[in-house]
Amino acid sequence: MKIYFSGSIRGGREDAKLYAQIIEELKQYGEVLTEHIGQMDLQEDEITDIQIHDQDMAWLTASDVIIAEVTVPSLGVGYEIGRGLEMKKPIYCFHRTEKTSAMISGCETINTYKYTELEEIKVLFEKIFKEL
Ligand code: 6IA
Repeated sequence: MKIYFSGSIRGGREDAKLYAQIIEELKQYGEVLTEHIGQMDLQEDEITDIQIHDQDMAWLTASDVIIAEVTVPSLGVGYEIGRGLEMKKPIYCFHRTEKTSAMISGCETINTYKYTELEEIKVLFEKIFKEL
């Protein structure tokens, strides 16, 4: 199972530690293609935006499922969700805010979950990956 985890980078890194915890949890269900999203010391200088985009699109294409933490609004995360939808990938979005974008929660083919604690995500992952 190849898992594409999507989380904010230039949109804001305040949830980076949480992304790392989610990625650790996801690893028991398969290969997380985007482990760098949880890195606390991201060095963006060595790679161009074109390389970032093309590598991520290749990983998105190769993935079996997309898991996105959408609490911190991010253009890149929204873009990946949209491209993943086009590719007919199963998509699961998680947010801690009361509401997320209507373009995510209002899309019937995206599974959206509101949660408070990481523990809730763990339980949801068990259910989701059993059904995939
Ligand atoms: O608009 P944002 O930057 O917040 O978009 C975040 C999303 O775009 C993430 O889910 C990533 O998949 C993708 N993304 C944005 N920047 C990068 C990136 N930067 N590397 C990989 N994916 C990215 C370079 C960091 C690297 C040198 C470790």
